[in-house]
Amino acid sequence: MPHLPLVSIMGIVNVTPDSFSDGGRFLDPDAALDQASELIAAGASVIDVGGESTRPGAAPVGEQEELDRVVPVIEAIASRFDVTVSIDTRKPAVMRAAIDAGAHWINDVEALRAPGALQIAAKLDVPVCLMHMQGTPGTMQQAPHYDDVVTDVETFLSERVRACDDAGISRSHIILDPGFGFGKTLAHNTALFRALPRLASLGFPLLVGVSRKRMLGELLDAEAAADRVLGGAVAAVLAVQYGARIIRTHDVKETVQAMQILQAFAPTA
Ligand code: 9MG
Repeated sequence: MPHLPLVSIMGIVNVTPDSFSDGGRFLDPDAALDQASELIAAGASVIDVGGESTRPGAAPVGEQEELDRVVPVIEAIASRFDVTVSIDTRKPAVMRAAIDAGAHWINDVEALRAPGALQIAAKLDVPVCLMHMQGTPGTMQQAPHYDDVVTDVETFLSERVRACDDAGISRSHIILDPGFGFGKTLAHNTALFRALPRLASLGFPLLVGVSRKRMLGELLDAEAAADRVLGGAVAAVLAVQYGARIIRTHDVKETVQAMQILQAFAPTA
């Protein structure tokens, strides 16, 4: 597996029937495990397991259904591979069950705003990614609006860090994420991307996820997910140059190769 000293690559395993680029493919736990195995072999050091789609327009999933989807997959990955497993969920009960099943991180697109989420995260005492989202997945792309998207997202993330402080979550556990595509137009996403250095200066590891997203499709006039892979790898390189430390992607092999080239040619002094 390639060694990438500066960057962690987070590979995506969606155990859902409707995620936007791989929906339904990994609902079977064995298929999800095979997918994780492939991502790890390609160089992922983190595997993000999600049982509720957060693509634009997605309907929420019940707690039991989400548990039934993710727990067996997390148990299987954590028991077979020496890899960090992240649980992509908004629900406190799923956070707890996932960590009990062997997951190591929480990835919450709602930044621990669900009732009880802050308290559970504090109790579990694990790293947590706080992501910005305007609205909910069901409606977030209908009419996103900001006074100033960069300041609004920065303020939101800073407020969530303070909420974590108040709940007793260690700052050393916090990862921040501007949430590309979550209640944002292409202009919002572009402004935020250019502002990654400013967001990195908040002093927390930054996670960036643009893999296969609509913003790439719009920029490249590419409808098919497969036609967004190269754009995603280029964006990942830029994100790292702008201060990102974790890249969340479906396309681990291509992203790792892009990072290898970046690191080979980066200034040494
Ligand atoms: C679950 N999920 C989908 N897109 C994401 C992104 O950009 N960041 C994080 N943290 N999670 C995401």
